[in-house]
Amino acid sequence: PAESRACLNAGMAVTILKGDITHQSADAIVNAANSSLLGGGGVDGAIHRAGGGAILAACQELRRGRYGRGLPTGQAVATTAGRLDARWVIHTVGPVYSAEEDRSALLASCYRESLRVADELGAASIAFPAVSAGVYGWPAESAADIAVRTVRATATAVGDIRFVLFNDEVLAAFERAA
Ligand code: AR6
Repeated sequence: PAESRACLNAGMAVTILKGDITHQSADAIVNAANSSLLGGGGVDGAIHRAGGGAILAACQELRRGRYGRGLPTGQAVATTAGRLDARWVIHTVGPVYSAEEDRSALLASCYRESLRVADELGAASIAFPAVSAGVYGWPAESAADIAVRTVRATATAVGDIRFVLFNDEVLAAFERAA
């Protein structure tokens, strides 16, 4: 896959890659989930398919416990990564894009909260998809800008941060943003 080293500051390396996030080997893989945590299409469907039933079982457990009403938009929570080559999946819920209302703070929160959870777990590496840039309709340029700006501005011990982009349009937007 195409790769470009985008940023290297204070021990944090931010890498932009093209590919399928389920093929990444990283401590944590981030899922662009929905509030139900019970799966869906896009990257969510791919992660559940590749990771196997252990991820869904852990999500169902969260729904029976702490997240009985679902995971709120902008928050993040970790589960097992099942069969994926990762230790954890960090599920986050991006906002649905709106042209009328600025929901950028919620999208930024997804990246910040995912890194906070990763720090709690002691993850050294994390792979992010382009949260909200698919089914949720966020324009690629803006999604990329918010993603790159937010991780760079977040204090974290996660040294290896990757954005794994599935299509050329989103990949190009992230490369420009970086
Ligand atoms: N690896 C990396 N990126 C991927 C992959 C993959 N295997 N598959 C898709 N993408 P989306 P959202 C890209 O729709 O917009 C689900 O149904 C995709 O091309 O997965 O946050 C959830 O359950 C796009 O650039 O997530 C929610 O209901 C990016 O991942 C809803 O979709 C995000 O697209 C969430 O929508």
